[in-house]
Amino acid sequence: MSYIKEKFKAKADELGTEVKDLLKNHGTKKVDDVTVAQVYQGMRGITGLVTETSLLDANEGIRFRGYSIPELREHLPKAPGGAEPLPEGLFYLMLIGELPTEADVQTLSSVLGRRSHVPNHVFDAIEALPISTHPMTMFTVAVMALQTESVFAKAYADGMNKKDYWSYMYEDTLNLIARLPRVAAYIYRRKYKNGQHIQPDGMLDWAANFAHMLGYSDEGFKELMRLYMVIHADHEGGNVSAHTTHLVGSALSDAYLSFAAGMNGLAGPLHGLANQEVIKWILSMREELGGGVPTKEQIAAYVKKTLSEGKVVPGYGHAVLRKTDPRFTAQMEFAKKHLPEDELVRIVWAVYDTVPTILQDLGKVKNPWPNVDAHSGALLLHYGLVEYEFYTVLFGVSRALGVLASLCWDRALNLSLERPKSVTSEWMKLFAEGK
Ligand code: NMX
Ligand code: MLT
Repeated sequence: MSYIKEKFKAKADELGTEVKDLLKNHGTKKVDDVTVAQVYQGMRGITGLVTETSLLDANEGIRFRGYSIPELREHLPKAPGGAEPLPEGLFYLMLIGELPTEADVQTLSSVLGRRSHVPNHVFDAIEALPISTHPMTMFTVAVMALQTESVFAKAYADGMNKKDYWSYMYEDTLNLIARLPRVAAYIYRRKYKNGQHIQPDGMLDWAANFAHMLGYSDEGFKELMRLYMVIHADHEGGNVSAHTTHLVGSALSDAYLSFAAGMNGLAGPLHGLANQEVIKWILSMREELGGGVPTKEQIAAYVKKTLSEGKVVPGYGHAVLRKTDPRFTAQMEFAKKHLPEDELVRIVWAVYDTVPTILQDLGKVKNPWPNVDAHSGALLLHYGLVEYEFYTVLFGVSRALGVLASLCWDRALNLSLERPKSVTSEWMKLFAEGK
């Protein structure tokens, strides 16, 4: 067994014992009360899940095992000559609960490199889809095709003992994370670059190799990919992609089945697809207004038009956050350092100066501030990745790090099948009337 796997097992055994004690001594303690409104309105604010990898504070934003994004950018190991954290390090942190050393990250990078082979039938499955297929559909089809490689599913079919679930889930997790950049890059090159594929470079770290296979050799783009893969990786357990992965996994579906399910949620416009919607919205605004950085008045008029058409302003608002998303701020800092004069970036910043007050004035939007998706497209476009329908796939590759680390914990802690109770509106009416 590798030392990282052994370390995970030791950590999981330790927490497993603590959770058993917690359940024995405090199992009947109430965590929350639930209102009728919460049941109808997306279960907002109900504490009903346990996720070890990260925790969201409504005002501060996400912390991964206690570390904020600025702290991660400071403390996680970097590539030689680089300034952004390596996503392998974040995966280690989420899985083990401790900051990795440079050596841990190097080990993980080479383990992922060794496991990255993608069987041909996965490429055949992608090729079987019309070229016009949305990249997120190609992505989930490819992940489903990869499911033939699940060691968890095979071990289960062979009668695996429940004590070993964690071990096979760990193997599936590493294999899947290792393969995703190759799969995603294949989709990109097939759809947008006439099928001229680029072979992996085993000397590069996970994110830089992904950038390389997409066809971007610029050091700035590699740095952006490292940052992008870190900040999109996890957002505690209740978001649609994490929750879906966890839910499907609770039926003992393997990592491929569970992750593909989560990705179908990420593909929705109120979740991960918002990153493509933001750039589409900004580009249409620029075109409609005749180019250049629009004035505050012009942006305000465009926002009001969007709202009057019964649409949301993409990239703004959040189900939990109540302040500017620190993932937006991290990207803003990256842009200030690397591309401060970029026109689209300046439009993103002008939108940031204008939109919050308008949304606030509506009186119903709980969070008028930008989320992670408000900034990412402008950065990607700057480096030449103009095909915005692909952006959610990038989000998905990153999200794998968090939701799959969580899935390892789910199986290690032997979490139960998720099956909350539902009621009908008839039941709710009677309940409300006290009957
Ligand atoms: N533009 C216009 N209206 C909005 C926005 C927005 N950006 N955000 C919220 N509202 C509306 C919302 O539609 C609802 O209206 P109604 O009562 O008429 O149905 C009202 O404000 C209250 O919604 P909230 O309670 O503030 O938000 P909720 O928790 O329901 O939804 C989002 C959160 C993220 C779905 C919502 O803010 C939104 O649709 N934002 C735009 C899409 C987006 O950027 N999604 C990406 C989220 C991050 N991610 O990557 O997943
Ligand atoms: C996420 O990263 O998953 C989004 O911000 C959505 C969420 O947290 O609900």
